[in-house]
Amino acid sequence: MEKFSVFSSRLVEKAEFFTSGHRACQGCAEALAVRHVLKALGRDTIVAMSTGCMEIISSPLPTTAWKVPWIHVAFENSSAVASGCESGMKAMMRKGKIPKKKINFVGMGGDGATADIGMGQLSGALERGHDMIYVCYDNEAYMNTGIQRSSETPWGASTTTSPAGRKSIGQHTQKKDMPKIAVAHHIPYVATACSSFPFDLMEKVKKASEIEGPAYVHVMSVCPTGWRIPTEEAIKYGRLIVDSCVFPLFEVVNGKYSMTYKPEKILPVAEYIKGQGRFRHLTPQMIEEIQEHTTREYEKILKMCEEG
Ligand SMILES: Cc1ncc(C[n+]2csc(CCOP(=O)(O)OP(=O)(O)O)c2C)c(N)n1
Ligand code: SF4
Repeated sequence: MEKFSVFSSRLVEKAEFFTSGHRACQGCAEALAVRHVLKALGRDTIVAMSTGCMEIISSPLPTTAWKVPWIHVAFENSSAVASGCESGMKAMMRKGKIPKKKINFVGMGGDGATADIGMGQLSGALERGHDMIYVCYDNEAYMNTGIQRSSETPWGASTTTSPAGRKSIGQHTQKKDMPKIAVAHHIPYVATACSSFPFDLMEKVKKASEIEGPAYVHVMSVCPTGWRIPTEEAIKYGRLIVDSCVFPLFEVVNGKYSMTYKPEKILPVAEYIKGQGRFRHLTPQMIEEIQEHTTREYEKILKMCEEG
């Protein structure tokens, strides 16, 4: 750990572009992810952000936690606005109206904004080939409006709109595979990341900014409030979701898959599930089903990495 602090002070941007004093819940790993993403991108960044937790907690007038130009947009169109900024500013640079400069154009949204309501706009922006980055902060529900299920909510999770009870297991569909949907657009860069693995996350975001063309980064962002875990355990659960292979860390460069982190010892999914209030009702049989699904999906990704 001591070694790490020496390393991090040398390698990690010291400046903060998402500052303290915002109103996130204690232990929110989504806010931590935003902070890391901006450290990787630096000052010359313009962010368009959808309505959701990160927007609400960071911009209550007259204050702001953002130290980069930041545009709050409607729930569905951060990708459209970021791509518009890219086209507009590049045209002005071409015409000599503003100095030429490398700027990161970034669209950000939660899983609801990305996988559900902003899906069409995101697909359009990726397909048009803008030089922009889209970051999805996936906390596996619409947290800001009261823990409602999204298409990223995992099978078996109890939310306010997929409540577990005598007649329901909770969410009854599998999590939508957004990274693979992004890959299907044949864009140059797609990655998964998690704020419990900050160096991996920052490296990926940096790569996304250096590669020309659209990039998509899907960040697992543990939400203690919605997952019903103690506030001090967000980082632990981020590690558990990765080490149990429920959320593997990989990247896809020009269509080639590679694993960026392989757990030394793969943990049973039960380790990750136990302790989370949203999974409290699951029976051993249901947890076994989740284990089988996880193993199957992880093996598919490993195979794609082997095939390159
Ligand atoms: C078109 C539209 N529908 C619904 C809302 C209400 N709304 C605001 S934030 C939010 C939830 C956001 O969820 P998500 O994108 O997953 O981000 P999170 O809050 O979980 O970070 C909803 C439903 C809205 N602002 N606009
Ligand atoms: S509800 Fe969850 S994602 Fe939203 S601010 Fe609180 S901990 Fe963060």
